[in-house]
Amino acid sequence: MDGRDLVRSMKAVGSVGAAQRVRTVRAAWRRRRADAAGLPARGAERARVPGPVQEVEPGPGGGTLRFSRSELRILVAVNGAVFWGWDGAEPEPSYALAGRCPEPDPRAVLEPDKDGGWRVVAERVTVVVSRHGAIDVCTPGGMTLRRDLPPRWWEPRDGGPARWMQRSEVAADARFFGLGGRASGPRLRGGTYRLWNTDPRRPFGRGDDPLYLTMPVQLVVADAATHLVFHDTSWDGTVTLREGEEGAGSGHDRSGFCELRMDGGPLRCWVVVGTPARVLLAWASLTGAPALPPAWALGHHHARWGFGSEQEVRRIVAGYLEHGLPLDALHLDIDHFDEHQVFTVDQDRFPKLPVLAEELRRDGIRLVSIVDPAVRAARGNAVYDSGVAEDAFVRDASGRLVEGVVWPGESVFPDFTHARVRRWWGGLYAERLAQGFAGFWHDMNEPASFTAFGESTLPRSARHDLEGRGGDHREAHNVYGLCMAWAAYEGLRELVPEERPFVFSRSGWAGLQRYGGTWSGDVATGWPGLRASLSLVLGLGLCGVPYSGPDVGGFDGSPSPELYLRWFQLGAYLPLFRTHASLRAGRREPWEFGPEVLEHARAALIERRRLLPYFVTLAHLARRTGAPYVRPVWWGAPEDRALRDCEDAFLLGDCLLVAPVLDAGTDRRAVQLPRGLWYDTATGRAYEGPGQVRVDAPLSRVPVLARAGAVIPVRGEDGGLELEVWTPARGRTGGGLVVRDAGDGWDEPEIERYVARWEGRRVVVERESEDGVHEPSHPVRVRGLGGG
Ligand code: NBV
Repeated sequence: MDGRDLVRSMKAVGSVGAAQRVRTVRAAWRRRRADAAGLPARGAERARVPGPVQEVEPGPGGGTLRFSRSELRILVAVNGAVFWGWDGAEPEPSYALAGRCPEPDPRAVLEPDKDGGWRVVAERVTVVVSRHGAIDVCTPGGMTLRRDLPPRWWEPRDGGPARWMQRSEVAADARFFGLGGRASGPRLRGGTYRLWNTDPRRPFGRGDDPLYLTMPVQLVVADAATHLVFHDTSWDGTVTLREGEEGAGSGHDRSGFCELRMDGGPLRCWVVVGTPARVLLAWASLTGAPALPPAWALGHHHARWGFGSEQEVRRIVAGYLEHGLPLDALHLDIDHFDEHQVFTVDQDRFPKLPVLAEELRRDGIRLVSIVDPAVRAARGNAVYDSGVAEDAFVRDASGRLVEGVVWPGESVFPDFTHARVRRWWGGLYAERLAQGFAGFWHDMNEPASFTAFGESTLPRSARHDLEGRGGDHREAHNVYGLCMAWAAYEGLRELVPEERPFVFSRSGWAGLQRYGGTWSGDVATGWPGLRASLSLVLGLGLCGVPYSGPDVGGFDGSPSPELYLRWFQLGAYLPLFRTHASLRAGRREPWEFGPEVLEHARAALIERRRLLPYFVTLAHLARRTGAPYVRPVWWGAPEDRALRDCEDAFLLGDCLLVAPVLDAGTDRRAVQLPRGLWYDTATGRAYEGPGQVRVDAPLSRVPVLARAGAVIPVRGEDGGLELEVWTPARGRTGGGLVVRDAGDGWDEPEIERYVARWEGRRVVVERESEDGVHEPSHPVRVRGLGGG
């Protein structure tokens, strides 16, 4: 951006500045008044527990148990997932499931257990219900994985939603992960985590909680098994976790503990037990397969708030070309809108956007547009006018439009929980497509609405359709971003049926993966922010959202060249690889940090491009199996406790282990290896796991280790596909999967399966298919032979 552009952009925000401050004060009062009038004050409450069981009624997959003050529905589904719901809660309706409730397992039957309790025995899990309503989820071998104690409700005497509380115990050795995108993870230490999607309104660091994308999904990893637990309610709440302690063989273990407190909503839960891979597979079958990004979205993206003008965009693109840096997508932020209004273009700064888009496309660069949900409340604004005609915007309890304040000033908010509104909104992407945009970046959809005091979101009393059931923002808030992504995804499917939609969204909830991915949001520039970036991606992957990545370099300020480079090197191995920063931040182009950083960033970009076929394969596998591309190192060996506690490295698919540099001044680091033989891909040196090794981590690269036997699809120098094969350990075999696609579209490519084995002193690679074993049709390059 040149000086003039910067001044213009600052003015755009600044001029909104003074007036905007006044608006946010008004908006805060409005919000407070709306809630005072629209939400009943919480009066006296009555506490309730289920009481003793009185009768049972067997039903499909389990049955119903009637307690003196509540009833419990238990269902084991065909995929082995266990559902329980109190007080008449059924699996549906649910925004997470979106109509996918699996069939009950006909072999799972309710039968009497000891001490007046009942149990359901299924193939992969046994559920035991005590006579007072404690629910134990056990392995088929009888080990208890979690015990949910009888819940407690507080019911307002004059009606309204009951608050509830559920305490659970897990094994003393268990570790907690998940709860959506958390800056402090991936291992969630003892503490209280809030379930309320929140724009922290400043760049966040390790301690900030909650963030933009929360979800009541926990992955609990213990010696006995891994399980996922999902409390299917979108209301505000908290999860308090405490890791257990083992009494060093004294028999005095202290269990791990979890307490969920919710302000309302059904008390219902899904539990899935198994290996991490099985659990994520079942989770994807419950909540939907991750959308497949187009291949270009697996390349490198460059974004910035404040590109300011077409000239500036051209300058950045030229910089990439000149410096020999691959670039696949360029993102335009709110400053390309006309006065920050969504679905418009500032014609002075971007007079010929479709032409620019077309030219960039010829160079293989796609344009991605930010999309904010808030619509300026002004007649003459076409989106506002058509939304009003459509009755699309959220209203308050007395029927007035809810007005908030966002970038375009006084704004209204589409009610994405209404199918008709989603259709209308989805249709608006036609304007973006006509401008030449190929992908969409949803922002501010927690939803954020600026207020001088109180919460920066819509009033809790604001009304929502909630698929015709009707309700208020207390229930709709956490699914707002999810439903916005749904609207965009469906709209794009209709508008461009032959292409895979590319949508990523700052906020969301369980099930977001069906429509797209997410990103870190405004992660603070600094080494802690770099660490938080990895936590977020790992945690979200374990909640079923495999496509995400941070703002490389951090959102604010100016990273040191070293920090920028280390962030860049981490980003190169994450699904969304995007440099981005705020209007007020320093530069983020790789050539702005000196020749050394430029050279190493180029190497990272080139390596990313080389690995693109592997990323495409991982995207397909994520869609088919729910397994995230980026996995904690314990993924294949959750029983290895040292791995369970390792938070500074990750597996990229089955084949690679990436050990990013997360601290300043590092040129060597410790890496915790899973079992087996691993090669340092830079030196070829072999290391035997399990255990900790120290490897070189010079500024030029971060350590990446390949699993012995791995077959990795990479892009050869001629652009064709090659198989990179890492020599199996002596006497062992290896293998790998390859999924090739045309880069976009809906064809179902087959999964190619390769095996690598020793034949005398040679390593041979063969393709296995139904009709036998064949020579691979791609060139093969064997590496690591002789361990060097
Ligand atoms: O649209 C401006 C920014 C955007 O660059 C960023 O990525 C989002 O997370 N947006 C937030 C709104 C303003 C943040 C201060």
